[in-house]
Amino acid sequence: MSRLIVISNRVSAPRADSATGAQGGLAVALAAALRDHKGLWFGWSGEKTEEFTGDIAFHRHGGVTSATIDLEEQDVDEYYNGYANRTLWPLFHYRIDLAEYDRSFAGGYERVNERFADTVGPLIEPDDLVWVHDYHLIPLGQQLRQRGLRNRIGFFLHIPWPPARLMVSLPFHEGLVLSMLAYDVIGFQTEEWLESFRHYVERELGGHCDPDGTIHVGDRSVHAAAYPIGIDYREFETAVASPKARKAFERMRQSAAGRQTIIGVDRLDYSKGLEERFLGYRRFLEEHAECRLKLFLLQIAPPSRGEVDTYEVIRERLDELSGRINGEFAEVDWVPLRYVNQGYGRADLAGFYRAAEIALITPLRDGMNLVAKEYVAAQDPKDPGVLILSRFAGAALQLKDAILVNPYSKEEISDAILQALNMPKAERVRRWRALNENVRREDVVAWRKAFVGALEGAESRSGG
Ligand code: GDG
Repeated sequence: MSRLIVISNRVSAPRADSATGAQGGLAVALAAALRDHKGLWFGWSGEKTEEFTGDIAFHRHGGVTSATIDLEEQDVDEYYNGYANRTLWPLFHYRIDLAEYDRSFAGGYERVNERFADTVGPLIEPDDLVWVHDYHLIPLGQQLRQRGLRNRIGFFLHIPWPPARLMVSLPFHEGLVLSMLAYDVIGFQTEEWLESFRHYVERELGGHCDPDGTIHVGDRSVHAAAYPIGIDYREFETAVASPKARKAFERMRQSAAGRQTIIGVDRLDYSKGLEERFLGYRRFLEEHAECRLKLFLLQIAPPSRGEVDTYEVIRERLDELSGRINGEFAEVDWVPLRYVNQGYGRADLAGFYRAAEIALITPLRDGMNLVAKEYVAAQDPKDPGVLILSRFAGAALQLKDAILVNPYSKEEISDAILQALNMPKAERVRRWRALNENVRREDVVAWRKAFVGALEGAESRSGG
C-alpha cells in the first residue's frame, strides 16, 4: 500500500483521549487513514518565528507521524490572516463585500505555499499518495510539480466554491484556478460547488467537462467530483455514551428546569449566520409570547480568527444583540438566550446535543457543516430532537428530512421553531431515522475511502 502524505494548514496530532477530548472528528479520521497507510501529516505548527528556517519538527503519537514547520510573523499576517482568511474565505462564502484584495496578501500566500513545497517535497517518496487540504494551499500541487514531483496528488476543498460571476472578482483568479490543474483529483463537498467550479472552467478557461467528471483545459486533465464529508460516527457514538457526556447531559437538563433547549454550536464566524439566527429567534419570541417561558436558546460560539478585524466586528455585534434580546424579554426567572463564548470538549458537546430538543443551525453559506451531523448522531433514538438546518449548508443536500430554512428570513426561522416545538413524536422519530441513516452511512471513513480510492485510481503523471 502506498504511504499517504496529508498536507493541511494546521496539523491535529491525534491524542489518546480522542473520543472524549477536544479534538475534531476530522483529525481522528485522517489519523486513522494515516495509520492504515503508514503516512505523514504535514503542516504549520501554529508558532511564529523571527525568521523562516524550514526546520521540521517530527512527532509521533498513536501510530501517526506529524511534521510541522514554524512560519514568520509576516507569513502569518499575509498568508493566514491575509489571503486565506481576508480574501479567499469571504469570497468563497459569497461575501465579496468583506473580501480584501491586497497584493501583499497574494505575495505572502504564494511565498508560504512555496515554503510548504520546499520543506515537504523532500519528505515525499516516489510512490506516496499526496492529499492537500483546503483553501490555504490551493497552489501547493503546482508548486510540488514544479519541483519535479510526479506522484498522484489530490486536493480537497472544505469550503464552498463560489459561482463564476463572483470568482472573477478575485484579481488573478485564472492563475489560481489554473494551478489546480496540477492535481490528479479535486474534491468538493457537494455537487453544487462542483457545478460552480465546472462552470468557471468552461466559461473562464475555455475548458470542457466530461460526464465522468474529467475536466480538460488545454492538454491538462483532472478528475473533479463531490465527496461529501461526514463525521466519525463510531467515535461520536462512543463520546455520547461516555460518563463525561452523560454528566454534561444531566447538567443541561437540570439547568433547563423543564424548558425546551434549542442549541446552536458554531465557530464565531460571519458565515454561520449567527446574527440572522438571533433575529429569527427574537421574531419567534415576539410573535409567540405564549411560548416564551417554555424554551431558551443556548448558543455556543467559541471565538476564532481573532486577529482578523471582521471577526472582532461580528463579535461586538453579537454581544450587543444578545444583550438587547435578553434585556427585552428576560424575566426574573428566565433568560431567553444563553450566549456562550467558550469551547467545550467533544464529550461535553455530545451531552449538550442530546439534551437539546431542537438544533438551530443556520449558516448563510457552509461547505458542509458537521455540527448538524453531530446533533443527529447524538440523539436518543426513542425520543429524538428536531434539526432545523439552513438550506445553504452543504449538509442540506444530504439531510433532507431536517426542517430546511432560508437563514436570511426571520419569519422562516420563527415558523421553523414553532413547527419543531409542536412536532409530534412519531414525526420526530420518522425524520430522525432518515437523517441518522444518512449520517451513519456517509461518515468520514466512507469519505476518505472514496477520496483516497479515487486518488489511487488516478494514473501517475509526468511533472510539469
Ligand atoms: C469547515 C467548513 C466543513 C465547534 N465548537 C466546538 C467544537 N466544534 C467542532 C464541531 C465540529 C467542528 O468544530 C465545526 O465543524 P463545521 O463543519 O461545523 O464548521 P467549520 O469549522 O467552519 O469547518 C465546514 C468542515 O470544514 C469540514 O470539512 O463541514 O463547512 O467551514 O466538529 O463539533 N468542538 C469542540 N468544542 C467546541 O466548543 N470540541
